[in-house]
Amino acid sequence: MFPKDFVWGSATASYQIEGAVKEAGRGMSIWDMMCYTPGKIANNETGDVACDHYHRFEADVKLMKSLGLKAYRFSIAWPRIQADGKGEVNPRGIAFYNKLIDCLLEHDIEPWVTLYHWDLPLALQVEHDGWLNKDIVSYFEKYARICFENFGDRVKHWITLNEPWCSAVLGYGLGEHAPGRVSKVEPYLAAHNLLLSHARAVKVYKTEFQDQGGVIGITNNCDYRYPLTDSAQDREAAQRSLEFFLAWFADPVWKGDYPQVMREVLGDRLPNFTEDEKKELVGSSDFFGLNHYSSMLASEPNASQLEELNLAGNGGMIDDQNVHLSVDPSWQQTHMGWNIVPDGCRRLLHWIKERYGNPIIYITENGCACDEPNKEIALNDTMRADFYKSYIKASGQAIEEGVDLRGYFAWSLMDNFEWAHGYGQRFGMCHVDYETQERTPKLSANVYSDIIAQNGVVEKV
Ligand code: GBH
Repeated sequence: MFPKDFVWGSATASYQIEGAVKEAGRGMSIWDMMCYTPGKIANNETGDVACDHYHRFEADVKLMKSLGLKAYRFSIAWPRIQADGKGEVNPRGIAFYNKLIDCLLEHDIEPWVTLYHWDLPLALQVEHDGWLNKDIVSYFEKYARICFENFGDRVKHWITLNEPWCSAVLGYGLGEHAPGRVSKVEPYLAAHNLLLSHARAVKVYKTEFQDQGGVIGITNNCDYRYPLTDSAQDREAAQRSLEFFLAWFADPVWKGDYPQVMREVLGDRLPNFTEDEKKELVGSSDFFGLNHYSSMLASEPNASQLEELNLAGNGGMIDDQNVHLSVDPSWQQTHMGWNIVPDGCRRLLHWIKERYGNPIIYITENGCACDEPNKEIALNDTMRADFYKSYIKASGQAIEEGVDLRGYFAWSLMDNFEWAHGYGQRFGMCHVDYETQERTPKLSANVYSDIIAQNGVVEKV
């Protein structure tokens, strides 16, 4: 069912686990700023200490080894490499990631490295408007080059950006993520510069570091949308919703431009690519990185639903699409309120296969938060164990049906700082006691470990 060399891994991100935010020359990021702004994060929690992974990475790698992980996806904190995002290289930042990478390789765990998982150097936001300013493209290019130069002899799998949809929509549209801006225009601008930055980093890798022999791509997030009914209108609504969600970022990379429907609806709010930029974008991903968590029902809004959309004050990101979203009452939900629908994962994989010509796909994140008020309950996380089993089973079915899926990374190795939700939402397969920093594998970690050992054979769901 799963190919022999299928990549089984888990994923984390720098700001969510590292802590040590003021150590070894690290500069401030937009997420430090967000967390220090009262009222932005649940309980005003911060990533100041998080899982203290910066000091505990060796034990964490041993933990990964004990679970049998073949690969580990982590991100590099840009402000550790360049404190202000554009100046001097910080040798102590380089040293930290060198040690982490070497430790992984010593344990036969393949490093999958994300260059940007949301911790933008604060100076780039304050002095240059962050992702809103095209200057970011050349800053990101330089940062990426530093990473390839220093780590590319050992890192063979690169991901430029994690979920640019979140950076653009949650960061510049809805104000839920750093830098906390609310706008109907800025998300499209930020997305544009994120895409151009991705393409530029890939160009650098392909032209200057080809002899390193690695691959590079982008990771997008998408949750599936089922049509509420079989009517043509609802089917179009579901399709439109997926295009505004995933094709917004994937079409430029696979086809060279934004989806037509976005052009029609957004007019001038959607920036244009020059012919040269289109050329740089097309084919700029060796694989299709997908983060997937959930599904919803989509339908053509009726008059009162339309009014609701317009009144929602949601930065215009959802009313632009003119889609009403709802939930099937039979669906079980996670602690985040996200629906558990493994078949949606299978369908989304097919949607990607059809639209983008059967690309190599990696699921670079999939997982769930459970209600875990204490350690005892956390360790018996049957819901998460079932979640992994059912999504892995659905992924295996997609492979049998012809989808070229080559790997799966569970989010996350351990409980960590869940952005605006702080520490209240636990996604880990290992429990973290934030008082003692002790890690304990939950039931789901053992289940995942067994699945890996049997290369994807899921016992029973
Ligand atoms: C990821 O983002 C992040 O990469 C990671 O850092 C984070 O910790 C992890 O997920 C968990 O949150 O009901 O169908 O509308 C997740 C992006 C976008 C996924 C919104 C769920 C809503 C589900 N999320 N989506 S739906």
